[in-house]
Amino acid sequence: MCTFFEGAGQFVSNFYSLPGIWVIFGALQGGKVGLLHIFVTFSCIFMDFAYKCSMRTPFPKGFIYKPEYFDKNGQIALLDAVAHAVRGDAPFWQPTMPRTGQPLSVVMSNFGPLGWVTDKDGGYRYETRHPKTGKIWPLMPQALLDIWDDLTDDPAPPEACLINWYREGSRMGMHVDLDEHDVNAPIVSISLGDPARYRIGGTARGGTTHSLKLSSGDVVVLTGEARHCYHGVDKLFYGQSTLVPKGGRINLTLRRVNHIPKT
Ligand SMILES: O=C(O)CCC(=O)C(=O)O
Repeated sequence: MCTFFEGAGQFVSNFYSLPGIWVIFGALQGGKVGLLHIFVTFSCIFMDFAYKCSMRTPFPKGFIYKPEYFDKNGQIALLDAVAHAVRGDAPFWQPTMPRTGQPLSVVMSNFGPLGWVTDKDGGYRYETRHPKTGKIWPLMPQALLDIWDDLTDDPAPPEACLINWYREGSRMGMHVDLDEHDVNAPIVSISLGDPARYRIGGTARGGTTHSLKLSSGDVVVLTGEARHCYHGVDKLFYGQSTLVPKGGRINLTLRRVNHIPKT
């Protein structure tokens, strides 16, 4: 439908809605406003309107959605890398909110030179070591470096990959990622396992939001204005996928933390 309106609408917008064309068209009918003339004119107006509607996206500028970016094998390979990391030096741990110490509903781990952590006393921050084992984070899998190169034009590689595991009932409140020194670098977010309802609003808290059901293998990139927009996950469709061995959804969020050093 959308493609039809895009094609036809573009044609209409480019040619038929030019006033001169339908004056000529009218003249060809002997200067009379014939039924055909009225029909063509209204069709043009409708097609032009439908075209403009089809071009409108409710998502902020810089929001990129890549459905099924990873095929089944790609998804399994990423989940294997996660399983390997969390069985070794970087087990999932239960992060807590700054000040209140309230546990987040997701459990977390990280890949890369830096890992995002949060706890009651230290708050939101990046650390080079796992808060429980004290070990450095596992290396970023090559597939994550590759997707960063493919989907962003950032010249430097991501420094952190947060691994969120959503279990039954887990969600993530609306927030903007602001703990990075470079808050303009893109964010790449990969969904694996159960689908989830992702929500994104504007740059201010509250106001209109739009949602999108993310399925396993889907990727979202936040660049430009979207990088500064509130977003979160308000529903997990628990049990709809068997891909994650212990159930639920794994989200991998790639970020740059530091500004690219000037050479
Ligand atoms: O799970 C998701 O899709 C979003 C994750 C997210 O927004 C975050 O980790 O900051």
